[in-house]
Amino acid sequence: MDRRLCDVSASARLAGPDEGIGRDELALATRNHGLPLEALRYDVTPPGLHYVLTHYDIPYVPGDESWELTIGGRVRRPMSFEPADLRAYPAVTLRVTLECAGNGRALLTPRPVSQPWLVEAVGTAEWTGVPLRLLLADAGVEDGAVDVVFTGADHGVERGVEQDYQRALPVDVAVGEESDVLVAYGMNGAPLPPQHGLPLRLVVPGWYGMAHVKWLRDITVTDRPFTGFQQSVAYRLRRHPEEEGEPVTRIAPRALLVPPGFPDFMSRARVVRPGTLTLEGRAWSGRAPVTRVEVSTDGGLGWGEAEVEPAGTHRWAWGRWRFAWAATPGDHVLTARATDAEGHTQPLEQPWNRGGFANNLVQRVPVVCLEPDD
Ligand SMILES: Nc1nc2c(c(=O)[nH]1)N[C@H]1C(S)=C(S)[C@@H](COP(=O)(O)O)O[C@H]1N2
Ligand SMILES: [Mo]
Repeated sequence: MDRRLCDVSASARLAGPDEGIGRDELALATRNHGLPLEALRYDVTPPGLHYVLTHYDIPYVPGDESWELTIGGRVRRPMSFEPADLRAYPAVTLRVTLECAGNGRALLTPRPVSQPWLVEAVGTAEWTGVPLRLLLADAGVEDGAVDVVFTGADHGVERGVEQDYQRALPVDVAVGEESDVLVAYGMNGAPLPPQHGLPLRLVVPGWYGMAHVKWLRDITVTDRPFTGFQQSVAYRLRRHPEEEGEPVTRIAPRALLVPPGFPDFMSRARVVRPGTLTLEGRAWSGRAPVTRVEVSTDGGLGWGEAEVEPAGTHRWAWGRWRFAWAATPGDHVLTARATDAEGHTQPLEQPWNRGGFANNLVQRVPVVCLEPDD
């Protein structure tokens, strides 16, 4: 499947010291959009406001009658489904916060040249589908299975390699007792929109976006580790191009603020009036529930405890937090930091790697507080 069109570098390019966002990054930024941060107010992101990231083209799927999902490789009974066949299985709906592994990338120094996310590559949806472990139980996974490889219908070239979009999960993540992985056909009670994977996609709760293969057309069980481009070349944490690197897997904790007050059109800087404001936001982690959010209103010198809404039944979705702030006239920098039940937290200095992956540097929100009579 992989075809090399030229030499492949293990890493993307880094921007030069004073290099601005280029046309190539702008072209990606106009196709792939983020969550407008004011939409953090919704528990479930309204249609069209969820972030979108697509490496190649969105496949044209006028109707799903001609779609076929195949299951093969190291299984006793290879299978093939039309999307409608999946409705014979019990339907499961899960509320899941999805975040791109490259979220925050454009804030890094030096900047990895790719989709230039600030911090808005996130969204929460209710995904409906069939638990993957039920499909694979029917297919009968053979002993010695190592990985499960998922192939999308989209096709392109990346750093010289022609490929279908493909990612794998270790077999225990795909079919383990605890596995919540879904083959989803619905989003927020409706069929998947084209940009989110119509007619079928994988949903891997707690994992960064790259694992959630859209336009899913094949599932293959393998007896050796999958080494496709998106597994072995991309989506690895490397500081130097020659390193093998660690794979990108689960979502690191992050807190974001609902932007307070109102924005300046060009700079997007926030403007508030003096007095007590309730700052609010969302926090999530794909490793363990968020147990603590701290807020700083002086750029990280002093911290206070935010009130964190208990995780409740939606284990894989973001939670809400609140913090009272007595705003005084002048310039301020607001910051929030999430910590999860396993003690993972957010760094105050950038955690840099060449892809800008899984970087959960705290958000900094500059705010101008007006004089009382302004
Ligand atoms: N087939 C396919 N699946 C894909 C991708 C893709 O380019 N092709 N992009 C991945 C990445 S990097 C992310 S972050 C998520 C984004 O999902 P969304 O667009 O539904 O928010 O889809 C993942 N699944
Ligand atoms: Mo992504």
